[in-house]
Amino acid sequence: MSGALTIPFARITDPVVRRIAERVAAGERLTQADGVAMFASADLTGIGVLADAVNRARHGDIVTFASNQHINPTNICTLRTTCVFCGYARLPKEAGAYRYTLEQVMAEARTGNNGMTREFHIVGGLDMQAGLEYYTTMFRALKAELPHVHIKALTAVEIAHIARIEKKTWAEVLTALKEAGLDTMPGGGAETFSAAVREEIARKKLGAADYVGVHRTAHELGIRTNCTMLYGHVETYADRMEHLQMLRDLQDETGGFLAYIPLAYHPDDNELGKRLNRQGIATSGVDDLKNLAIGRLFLDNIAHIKSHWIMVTPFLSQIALHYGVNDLEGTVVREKIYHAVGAQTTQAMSLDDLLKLIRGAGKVPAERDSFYRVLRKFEGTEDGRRTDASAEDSFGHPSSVSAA
Ligand code: V47
Ligand code: SF4
Repeated sequence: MSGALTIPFARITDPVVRRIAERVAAGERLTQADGVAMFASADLTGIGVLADAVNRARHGDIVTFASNQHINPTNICTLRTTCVFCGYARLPKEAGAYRYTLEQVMAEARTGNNGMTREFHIVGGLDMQAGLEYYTTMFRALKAELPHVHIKALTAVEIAHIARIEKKTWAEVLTALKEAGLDTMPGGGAETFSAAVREEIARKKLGAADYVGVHRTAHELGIRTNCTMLYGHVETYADRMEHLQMLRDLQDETGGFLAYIPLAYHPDDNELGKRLNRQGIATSGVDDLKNLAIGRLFLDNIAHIKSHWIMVTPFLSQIALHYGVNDLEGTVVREKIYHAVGAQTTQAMSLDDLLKLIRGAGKVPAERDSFYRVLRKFEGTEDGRRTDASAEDSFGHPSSVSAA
């Protein structure tokens, strides 16, 4: 879907944002300096209406979600002591460390979402005992028993880790995983690309160029991926924009990114939160909305901007539907990573609650598949109750990468 771009200029009060809006109206691309200026601007409404106009021109009133289930097979991680923002990882002998057996993964997969799950989102730690065979066996077993379920698994950091312990190239690892059933990859592990920030919050973690390199390799192999940015810790506005620039550049090259998901840093139960002396809330509602809106405006070549309600609360995600967001992280079952760092939100949301949230924002909910094709629209507006699901419809997105 794509329609006319109608920008309500009268609602933009900051002259700096208005000049940016004029350039958007003229079809010009935004610069990193534009992004920094918007982060610094007090005109949240102006930035919001601009992002909303761009989003509406692309997606109309449709807000998508997927029925997905998170499976985190191991929390054992070699970066446990240097990734200081993470509260999920454990050393092999530390209390709480776990690595699922294949049976445990299958048992968790079977219980998920009353058989409604369409996507498994599988990520974990950098575990020396979880190599290529661990994952290929897992993906084959999942596909054998639940062939209709899409496997979105393993961040770029995990792919590089497996390649290192197996002494293989990224392409060899990705090819083997694809053959075993890997469909797409999530965007985790990006954090903030700046080398100085990485040194402070994620020392020894895969660097920016390699994160981009793994995604490029995946795209070249026909594996589409998502991308993320962790914000709200020690990074500057300039760091954020440099990060978004690298994502936009790769997307110009490959067209392989499906969605961008800004991730709000949670400070509880992790070393960084203690160091920064922050507990409870790290980011503000304004900053969360700006990250989503600026993502929509700057990443003009990434079709989908997703708000992760587990991180920023369902209420803020609902408001974000007017700030450039067209997709909500779905009916997630048993999310562990953010709940290890203090996320207070529920671990799963029912379909009815999700529909209520989207309709409450005046939008039309639609369930999608993992390639963002609409499977069913939920028409009707009556106080959040489910009406019927309409016939198939699809809004794809142009790309040079074929669906895996
Ligand atoms: O890379 C870890 C983040 C990410 C914290 O691709 C934290 O569809 C906040 O990337 N506070 C993994 N964030 C999750 C992720 C993701 C989530 C949902 C959808 C998709 C997708 C990807 O979680 C990690 C890291 O950036 N994380 N610790 C923390 N304390
Ligand atoms: Fe390990 Fe990922 Fe946590 Fe870093 S964020 S410690 S790589 S599980």
